[in-house]
Amino acid sequence: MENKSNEFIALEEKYGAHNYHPLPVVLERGEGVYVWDVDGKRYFDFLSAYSAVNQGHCHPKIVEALTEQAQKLTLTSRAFYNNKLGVYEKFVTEFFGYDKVLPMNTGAEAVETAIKLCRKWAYEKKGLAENSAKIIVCEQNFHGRTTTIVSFSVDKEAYNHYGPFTPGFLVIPFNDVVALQKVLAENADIAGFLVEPIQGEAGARTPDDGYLKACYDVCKQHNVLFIADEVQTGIARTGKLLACDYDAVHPDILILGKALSGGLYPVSAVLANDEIMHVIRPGQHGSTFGGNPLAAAVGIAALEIVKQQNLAENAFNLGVYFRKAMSEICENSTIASYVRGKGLLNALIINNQKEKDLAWEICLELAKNGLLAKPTHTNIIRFAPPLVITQTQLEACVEIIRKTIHSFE
Ligand code: IF1
Repeated sequence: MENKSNEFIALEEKYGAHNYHPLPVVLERGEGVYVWDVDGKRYFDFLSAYSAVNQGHCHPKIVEALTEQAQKLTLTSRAFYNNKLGVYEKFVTEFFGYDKVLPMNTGAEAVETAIKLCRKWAYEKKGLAENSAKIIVCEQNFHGRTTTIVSFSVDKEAYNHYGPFTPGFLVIPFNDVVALQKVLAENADIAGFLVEPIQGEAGARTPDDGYLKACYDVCKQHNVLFIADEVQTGIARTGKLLACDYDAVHPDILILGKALSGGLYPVSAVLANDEIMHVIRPGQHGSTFGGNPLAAAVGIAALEIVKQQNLAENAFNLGVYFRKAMSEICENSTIASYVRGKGLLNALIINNQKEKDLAWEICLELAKNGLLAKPTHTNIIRFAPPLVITQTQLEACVEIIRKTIHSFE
């Protein structure tokens, strides 16, 4: 069969902005843990659209919810009520244990919403002077790509030539509660601490056990909001419903996205209790698509699957097996250094001293061998399959990874 991929790649090259450098694979179908390219080749998807497809590609129950609602009512704006939003809001707030939810669409929109909510709470409840509120973030953070969010990025590729930047953010090292204590002791105008429980884009950087709890406690001592960005780590990805669950931390503000819809529709959410959420009153925040009936129907279906198919338990157990298997590969490799992560959010660190683009070359070879993964930060390969993967499928993937790594030794 002729290679049809090149035609589609040429179209994107000619007519699309060049804001990505994709692997040369053109996909046309997805089902469960598999995707197929236009030439009919099947792959294991080990990226899951950056953990948006935890429930597996085109999950039939979410497809059914989407198509059924799509034939009734998709969008009314929030100028009117609809018969799906309240039902979803009750479902999702009870699912995660909060009084209220503010529904948005993308992860970055939810992060921006959380920043506005935190600042408004600081002025109206904590009593900070107008425009003085600071939010603490961590080095190597990734929270999205709006101009305010890249204002507190430390990755030059993310912020360069996008100034002037939004003020009001302080950057501290990740996994360092002493650094947080110091900033809180030295600054009275702190409104919140925004953190990824595991830093995804940084390559599944996993903090010490107890780090999140220690940060939460320090925030409480200083009347500062603990804001967890679980856009990538949430929805069972790390082996618990939320990565914060490992430390039994209940964030003051919880940010969700990606797999909140199983990858079938942009659905994000900000959850908080009334004393925080009530600072936003009618006309003070919103979006055209936020909380639309289609998103509500998809969100309920996507979350029901998380419980019905025990995705967190599966991710936890298979994650233990996967990291053990990866560690064995590293023990017998000069190029695979070590693996880190929790549940099925893992990353393999590659020793690319001999060849800078080694991780990219490995991913190209993995694709040839039927597994899709992509590097982050040149020498880290992120491995994050859909959480519906079985032990047998994962064993097959480990063999593909083992064979591929070995071919570079
Ligand atoms: C890209 C990264 C991952 C996120 C966290 C908020 C957002 C994201 C923790 C914003 C989004 C995506 C964005 C996508 C690639 C991917 C990514 F490599 F960029 F950093 F996953 F690690 N908080 N992450 O991970 O959500 O607005 O995208 O819905 O920009 O290339 P979004």
